[in-house]
This record gives sequence, structure tokens and C-alpha cells, in this order.
Amino acid sequence: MARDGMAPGRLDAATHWPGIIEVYRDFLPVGPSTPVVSLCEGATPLIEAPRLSERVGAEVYLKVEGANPTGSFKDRGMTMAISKACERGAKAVICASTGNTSASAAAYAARAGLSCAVLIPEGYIALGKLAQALIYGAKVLQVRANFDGALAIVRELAEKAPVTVVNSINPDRLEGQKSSSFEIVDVLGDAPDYCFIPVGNAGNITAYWRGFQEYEKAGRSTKLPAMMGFQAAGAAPIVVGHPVKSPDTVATAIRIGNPASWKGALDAAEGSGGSVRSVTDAQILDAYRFLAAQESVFCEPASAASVAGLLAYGAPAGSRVVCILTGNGLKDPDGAISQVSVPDAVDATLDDVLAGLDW
Ligand code: AN7
Repeated sequence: MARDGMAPGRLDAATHWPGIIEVYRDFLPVGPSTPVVSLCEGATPLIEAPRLSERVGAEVYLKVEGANPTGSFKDRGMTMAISKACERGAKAVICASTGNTSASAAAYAARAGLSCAVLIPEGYIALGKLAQALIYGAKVLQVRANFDGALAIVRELAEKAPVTVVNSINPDRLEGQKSSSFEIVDVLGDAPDYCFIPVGNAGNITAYWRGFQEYEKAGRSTKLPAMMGFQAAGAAPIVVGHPVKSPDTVATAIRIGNPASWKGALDAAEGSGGSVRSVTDAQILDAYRFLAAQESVFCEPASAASVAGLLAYGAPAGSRVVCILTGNGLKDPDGAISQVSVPDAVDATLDDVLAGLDW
């Protein structure tokens, strides 16, 4: 069945999605002369999660950010950061990254014809993300440090070289990322009661909170959600109240010990009546497998922290909950394979296949 307002039987050019800058221009710091560098990011699925809803007794939706062009929510921020960098005449961009920022920066920089350098922590980046940064043509340096160490070098470097930092310390990034809150309100007709979200460098929770607030001020929603942020227990500086020197978690995307937007996360949690709490790696992996097997959404381990938080701490009966699934499961094939057993090959005979299927 065609949706209302859509021509049946074909894609309607009038409803083609041109990316978050064109759609939410009124809420973004862009002008008529800003060159828009877009890969049609945004408009990601907000899908109902019937089994999760049943399990927690709430009305739960999943915001599938892995459906963005490079497979993570970073594209929302990167379309803004790269467009604004171009407007200001930048020739090169740089970031430190646990992987997704580097993939997105590399893609949008290539699109804009900018050169891109990325610093990644040696040995702690999912294979798909490394592949992306390299194939999009970025200059990739593996640094013998964790993310926090790599970001410190990027900050230092930016003071000496004519290069734009596209980490979320760049305010344009958060401006773009707040667009996901707009989409959630547009689809649901109002803000949800709760927004569960993974927290690493804490830019995204800051951006979502800003988005919900701006939309409410503009009369697009009647309420604000409580922001529920979740760090991995081995990398939970905001929860323990001090930087963590050697953060450690299976969720490499959020293996961060000293978040740049620490204050933004606290403001979001406190200002919304929410909280920032931690979930263990075991809880993250349980949620990760549950989402794939029960809701057919294959996200990356860090993304599952939001649902792990919902499963661990719950939500009031009947409340409307949106869990943000920040990145695509295909980013981290090793993470998935480590959770399943890969079957041995069988001979290509009917008997062997039937025996292998155990039917
Ligand atoms: C899938 O790519 O920090 O709290 O360098 O990739 O805004 O940092 C990634 C972070 C959650 C946490 N989920 O978001 C990077 C990077 C996924 C992520 C986060 C990240 P923030």
C-alpha cells in the first residue's frame, strides 16, 4: 500500500529525501551560500520493537542510525561539519576516532574534494570502519594510544596546522546530529517519554537533547523526553565522576575515558530528569544478540548499550521509549562472529546437507 501523499507503484520525486540540511535548514546554521555536501543522510527508520516492548512493558521504538550512508549517526554531523568547512574555505580535515567518525569524515571529505586525515587507536577499531576510512581515501594513522590520547594530539595539531577538526568538539557536528530528534518527533507526532542512548564522547546525547528542546520551543512537540545515557562499565567516566585512564569494553566505539562533551551529557541528563548510567559488557552483548535475533536489527555492540540500559533499568509501564541504535552491525564482523559458532563445511550431497541441518 502506498503511503498517503505518495504516488502508488513508484518512488515519488516530490518525497525524495535530500538530506538533513535541506529538510531542517530552518533549524541549522546554514545560509543560502553554504555549499551543501550531502549523501542524503537522515530519514532513518524508526521501527516498532514488539518483543522488546513486551519484555519491558513499554512502547519501544528503535531509531536505526546504521541506515545512514556510511552506517552510523556520524553522517548527520558530518554533512554539517564538511559543508561549513567548505564554506570557510578549508582544504583539509582531521579527526581522532574509535572508527565511525573516521569513516564518515573520510566519505564526506572525499565528496567535497577535501583531504582527510584520521588518527585511530591501534588495535581497537572494528574492521569495517578501518576498511571504510581506507577505501574512501583518507590518510589513516594508527596511533599507539587510546581514543583520548589520539584526540589530544588532534587538538594540538589543529593549533599548528591549517586544518579543520571534525570531531564533535566542532560545534557544527552537534548541530547536524540534533536532526535525529526532529525526525523522531516528526514521525511520532510528539516527543517520546524516554530516549535511551549510548554515550562515548558524549556529543550525541548533547545533540539529541538540544534537538528535542529546540523542537519543543518551536511548537513541534508538547513535551521533552528524559534522556537516559549509557556508558560501558569499563569506560564509564561520567558515571564514576572522574576520567578513566585505561577504558576497556568490548564496545570499542565507546571505549573512551575522558569525554569531550562531559558537561553536555550531564546537562542533558539533569535537565531532562534522566540519568547517565553504566551497563556491563555482558549486558551489552545480551542486548546485541537479542536485537538481531528478536527484532531483526543488527547494530554494532556500542549501539546495543541503549537497549542494554533499558533491559537493565526498565521504563515505567506503558511509557513511550525510543532507543537510539547508533551504528550498523556490519561495521564489526568480528564482534558478531565472536557471539556465534560458525558451522563447519559439509560435502555437497543431499545426505550430508540433511544431516548437517539436523531435520
Ligand atoms: C556506534 O567514531 O567517538 O557519545 O570516534 O561510534 O557522541 O561519542 C564514536 C562514538 C555511540 C558514542 N555509538 O557517541 C568515534 C566515536 C557508536 C559510536 C557512540 C559512538 P558519542
